[in-house]
Amino acid sequence: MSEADDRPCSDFFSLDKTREYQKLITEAMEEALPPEDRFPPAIHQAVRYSVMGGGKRLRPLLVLAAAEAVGGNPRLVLPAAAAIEFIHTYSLVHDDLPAMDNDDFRRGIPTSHKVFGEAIAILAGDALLTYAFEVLTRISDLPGGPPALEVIRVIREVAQAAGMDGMIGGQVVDIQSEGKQIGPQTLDYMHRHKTGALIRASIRTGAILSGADLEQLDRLTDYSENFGLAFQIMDDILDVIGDESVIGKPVGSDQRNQKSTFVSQWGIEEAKKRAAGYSRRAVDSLAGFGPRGEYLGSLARYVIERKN
Ligand code: GRG
Repeated sequence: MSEADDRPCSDFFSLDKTREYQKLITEAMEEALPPEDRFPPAIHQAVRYSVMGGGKRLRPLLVLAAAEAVGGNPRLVLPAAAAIEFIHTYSLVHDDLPAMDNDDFRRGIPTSHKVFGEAIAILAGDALLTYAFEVLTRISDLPGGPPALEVIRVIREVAQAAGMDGMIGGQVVDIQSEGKQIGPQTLDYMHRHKTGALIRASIRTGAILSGADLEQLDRLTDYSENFGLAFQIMDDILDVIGDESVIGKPVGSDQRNQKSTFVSQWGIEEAKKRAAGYSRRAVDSLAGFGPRGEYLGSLARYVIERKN
């Protein structure tokens, strides 16, 4: 039995493979970013502060795991993994701004606008979003890397996930729903777009760049949608019963901001049951990938046990 199989999933972050992949991802991001002392230093310092300021690196891990599931070389998708983490980091920096959630802490450290001021934090988010696409185009420079056509497909995929029909659409619905009771369909739209879209794009990106066929891509898309919902339900649960010192930011923010969540809709116990159901369905959609899909399987099991 492989390492991914026989360890409890709460150990996901101590798996040798997770450690190795996180190291590769950090190196890829480090290599991609301009040095901190490049002119004008304020922007490069702010960008590095948020990118290197912790985080689980879940989306880049999904990129690498999807590449592995379809028999690709995870090292050849590292620039895409780094680019997607840049986009995720931009979304966190902007989400924390006074005009959005107005949060003082993220990943256990003061938020970008608290350290660098609001203007630089806005620009750091903008810089990360645009730079991500520059980094994505570099994938076709890698010897033995994916062909340019696949890279263009992925650029479209990631742009859609980050844009108006993806993360931005979800965030708009989130903001406009504050203080209101929203129905299950609106809540579903909000989460599939705000959080789910980039998770889906991460998995599809790893798979497309590694030459997945249509059937593999369909199954992984199914995996990604179930994974995204399990992840978001757990996020809502952790905002109620999580440990602030583990999460790295204050809990209870959804209630304070009068947000509708899966927990406010179903209650904690039902939310936990549904998260477990989505995680199971994600694992089920890996049938047919054999041992290559085991790591994605352990990620889907981890997601409902996570504490941060
Ligand atoms: C474009 C401003 C803007 C927002 C888009 C994604 C998003 C909407 C906002 C991010 C804020 C947020 C707390 C979303 C809920 C789920 C989520 C993305 C949690 C954080 O992701 P993790 O747990 O974080 O992967 P780490 O720190 O581990 O990278």
